[in-house]
Amino acid sequence: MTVRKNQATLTSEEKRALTNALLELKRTGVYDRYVAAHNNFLLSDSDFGDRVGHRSPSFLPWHRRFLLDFEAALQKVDPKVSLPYWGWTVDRTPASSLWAADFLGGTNRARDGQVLDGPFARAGGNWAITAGVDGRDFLRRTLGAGGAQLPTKAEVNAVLAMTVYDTAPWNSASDGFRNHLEGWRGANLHNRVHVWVGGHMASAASPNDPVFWMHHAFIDMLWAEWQRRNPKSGYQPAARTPNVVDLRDTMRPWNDVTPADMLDHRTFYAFDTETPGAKG
Ligand code: CU1
Ligand code: CU1
Repeated sequence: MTVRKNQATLTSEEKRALTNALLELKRTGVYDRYVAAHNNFLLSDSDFGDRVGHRSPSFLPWHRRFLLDFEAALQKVDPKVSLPYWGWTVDRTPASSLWAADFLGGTNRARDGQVLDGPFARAGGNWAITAGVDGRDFLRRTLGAGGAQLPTKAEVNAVLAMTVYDTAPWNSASDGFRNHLEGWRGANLHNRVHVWVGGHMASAASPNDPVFWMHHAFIDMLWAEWQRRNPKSGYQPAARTPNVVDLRDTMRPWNDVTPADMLDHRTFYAFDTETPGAKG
């Protein structure tokens, strides 16, 4: 069984294994297929039209399955690797070990946000950006630019306390847990983290930055924590609803996956510990 660990607890050897597997998927072209797929879904999801990956109830099951597929691709390269989660309620500054040169690298250039150190720096020649971009081929970030702050434990706990999964109109205007976690309402959790990292993470092609997977592994963990706290509150909508994926609807691009299939993460993996920031 796959165990997903807190990125802050990975050993040097585990960090190296993960970054090597990421580089190998990039080299073979597999990685950029995930970037392109995410880009296409994000650009086509809209508040009043068909929406699957974002601005909709299936935001959480869609990304859970997207991460599972990607994790399986990593494990084909190295069976010991799993997707770590980034507990940004705790590891909340650009000085965090997450951004050190032995892991994801940081942001070193004010002028254009180019990442200059670590395995994904342009100088290494192993991480050319090709999908969903503007001609600049290097990974970009603007960590915490303009004094932006990552969401706090208190903000996370307030969202985990919401008892309804989602509500009509099932988009970025909805009340409920999903939309507050996604970030279109309230304190803004998920979206704000994309913006805090900046550069590619603030674009539709956000998986160009490998931190995408660790951010979403944490969002996924928060969904599991919410389910644990609200065992009687299920995925909604349960009945057919125009433009959105109900509980037993098929989720594109897969032809055999429904939200119902994704509800219990324990079918697929375990977490190494309790949710960072879910207490206190
Ligand atoms: Cu996404
Ligand atoms: Cu995201």
